[in-house]
Amino acid sequence: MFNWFRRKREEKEKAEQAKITPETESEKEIQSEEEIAWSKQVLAGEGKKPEEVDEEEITWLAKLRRGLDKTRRQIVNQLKSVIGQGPLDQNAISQIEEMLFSADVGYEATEEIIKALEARIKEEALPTTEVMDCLKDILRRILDAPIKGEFAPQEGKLNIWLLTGVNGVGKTTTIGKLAHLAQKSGYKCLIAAADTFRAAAVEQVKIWGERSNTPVIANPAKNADPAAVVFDAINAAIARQVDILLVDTAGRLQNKKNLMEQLAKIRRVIDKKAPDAHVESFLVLDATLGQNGLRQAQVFSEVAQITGVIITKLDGTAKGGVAFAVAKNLGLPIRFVGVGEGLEDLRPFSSYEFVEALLSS
Ligand SMILES: Nc1nc2c(ncn2[C@@H]2O[C@H](COP(=O)(O)OP(=O)(O)OP(=O)(O)O)[C@@H](O)[C@H]2O)c(=O)[nH]1
Ligand SMILES: [Mg+2]
Repeated sequence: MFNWFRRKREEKEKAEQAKITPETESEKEIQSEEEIAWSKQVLAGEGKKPEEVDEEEITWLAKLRRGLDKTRRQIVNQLKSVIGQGPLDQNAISQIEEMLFSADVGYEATEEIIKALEARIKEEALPTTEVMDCLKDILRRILDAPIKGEFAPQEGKLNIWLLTGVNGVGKTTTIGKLAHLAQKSGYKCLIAAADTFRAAAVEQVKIWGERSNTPVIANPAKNADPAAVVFDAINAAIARQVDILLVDTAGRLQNKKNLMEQLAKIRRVIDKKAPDAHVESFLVLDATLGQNGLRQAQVFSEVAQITGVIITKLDGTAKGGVAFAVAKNLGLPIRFVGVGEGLEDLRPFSSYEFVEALLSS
């Protein structure tokens, strides 16, 4: 799962050690014995040999599990009490249905989960010990359905990653985290400061550029044309032989129509100026908004040719179930998840890790 961000790791490791920022240092958290044991178990479940597992992965899994704490408490405690009542019957299934709703799983995904559970129960009387495994299977299937093959930056060409989404969802923060993750894997990155609507936005993305040691292309003029910034950034990316160009966009303009037009214009510049580039258009979704965020997302997906979703702020919300609604309702693959405000708090998405973290006891 983590293979792409491991690329060229050894060559880069020493350089990275030297570059480590104070923020990264201070973000290091202490894991409990129990968290370490659980993380190792999940990694083994993914087919990792003990010698392949490193501290970073253990730290991440512990963070993911902590991040999903509130959602898990909502789901697991209730689930345990339902399962503890004996073999699953219709009443128990109704209770599971309610519990999924309250975790913002959404109507369609909930219906699919319940139907699959009912089908299994019809096939065979499910012992209580197997209910959890069966549920995990069903949940993973929903998350995996839109994922076609492995996700990684394409080699030997310019990758352009456009981050879109309503204001405040975490686009700029995610750009910083993505740049950090990609640079660590040996990919050369560049950031385009294409949110020119707010004066502070350019400054903010520059700070993330510094934190992640990534150059930022910006236009100092007030209200500069974001498409022109992207144009300049593509030129720079080609000249500097960059692997990934990360484009920060505005979340709010005078009105929605302007915002959509601006995104469409940026997209046209990319398609014209870099026709051979591999473009990923990510929709950034704030998990704390749950189902509301999803409705906002639909507007973006119409103009920005969205290819994947990044879910942020999974830490501190009980609405983590929205991941299932994303996969089911939007039919889009989740590519990254964010569980905090630090540089290291973002990772490529793994349905296996997500479901394990969500349903662990
Ligand atoms: N807890 C938590 N906070 C996050 C996460 N990602 C982003 N944030 C916070 O969310 C707030 C908004 O983040 P930004 O990156 O500025 O959001 P944006 O989408 O760029 O916002 P606009 O530029 O206004 O459209 C900041 O305070 C971030 O620190 C996350 O994964 N977890
Ligand atoms: Mg921003």
